Amino acid sequence: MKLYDRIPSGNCHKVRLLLNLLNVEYESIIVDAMNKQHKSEEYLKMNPRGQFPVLLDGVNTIYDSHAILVYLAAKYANQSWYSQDPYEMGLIQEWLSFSSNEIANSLNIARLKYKFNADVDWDLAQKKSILVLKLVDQHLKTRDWLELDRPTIADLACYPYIALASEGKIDIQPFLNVYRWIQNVQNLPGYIGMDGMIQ
Ligand SMILES: N[C@@H](CCC(=O)N[C@@H](CS)C(=O)NCC(=O)O)C(=O)O
Repeated sequence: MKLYDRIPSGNCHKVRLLLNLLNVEYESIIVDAMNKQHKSEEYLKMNPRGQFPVLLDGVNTIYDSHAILVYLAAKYANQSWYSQDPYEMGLIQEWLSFSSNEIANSLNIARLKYKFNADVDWDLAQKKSILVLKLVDQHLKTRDWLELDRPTIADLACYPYIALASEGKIDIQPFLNVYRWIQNVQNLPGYIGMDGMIQ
């Protein structure tokens, strides 16, 4: 199995994290983003969106971190990180979508400014980040995990950009339930982190 990967990418981290938690062996292929490898003709055949991560597993090519989480959990985790129950699948999907939209458009954007010097509206991203953190904190008030009373791909999808918040100068310390949840994720056997994550 091959993962087209970039070390500072939170989206790639979601996939690396699940692969490690599942103890599935893979080869990390670092995309040469400086030289726009992800926009090359060859790369676009794998992922026409020109983004990473991309996973190659035998004859299967799959892109988008959330799609990859679903694939890996269904194929290699005996559903323990996902579900086959329609309602439970829907509950998990709520968070995969939240990660793709609300988190990607808030904490991720704030980080882009300070980590990658991107020309973005940090003030707006900060306001959106606080709303996201309030929502997650409120949800976790009575829970250890986002759904199903156990760790699932919902947690892994939302985790990296929340744990990387300080790189975007977003303070998560006031969100005590979020902080507790981060520690729960970090205590999972097989957990791997990345530079910049809150400890
Ligand atoms: N929804 C996609 C987003 C992927 C994405 O935006 N990846 C970023 C790196 S974190 C990327 O490829 N950026 C380069 C580009 O879009 O040109 C996912 O979850 O994988």
